Amino acid sequence: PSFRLLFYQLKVPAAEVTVKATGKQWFWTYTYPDAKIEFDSLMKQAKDLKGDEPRLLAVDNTMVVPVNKVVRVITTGADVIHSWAVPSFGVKIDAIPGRLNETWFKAEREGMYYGQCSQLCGRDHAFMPIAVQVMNEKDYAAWLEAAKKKFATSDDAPKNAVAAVESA
Ligand SMILES: [Cu+2]
Repeated sequence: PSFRLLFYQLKVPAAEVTVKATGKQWFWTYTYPDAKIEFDSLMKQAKDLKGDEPRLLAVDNTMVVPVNKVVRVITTGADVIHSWAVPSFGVKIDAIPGRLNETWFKAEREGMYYGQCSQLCGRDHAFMPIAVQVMNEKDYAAWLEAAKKKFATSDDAPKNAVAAVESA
């Protein structure tokens, strides 16, 4: 049955949430194209850890997804090759500059899930963890609303800038 599973792993089902993970030296940037938000996710230093946050894995801004939804992850690299991997979801996909790779997962339980960059990428390779928080639908909706204010991308900025120049 493992051959069948390997086949289905590469068959991306209809996505309910899409997140783009861009690997950079040495952190991840997450983009939610549908919600027009984007933010950086940097490892927390040991002195900043709170409660039971794990060393080398906790980050300042976690990637957040809803439980029981198909999440499509598109990944690319901004500088060198990185790899986005979360063992609990069974996903590992290279983040290659100039290329968009995709994978998917569906988390069946709420909670925090951690992963690490899995392609040697320079000095701080060991210090660019992946943290995914799986929330129930209600909490996810609330997070999304707050994130839209906090992490709004300025998609319209170039257009507005052009309009401003033209009307001047
Ligand atoms: Cu890396």
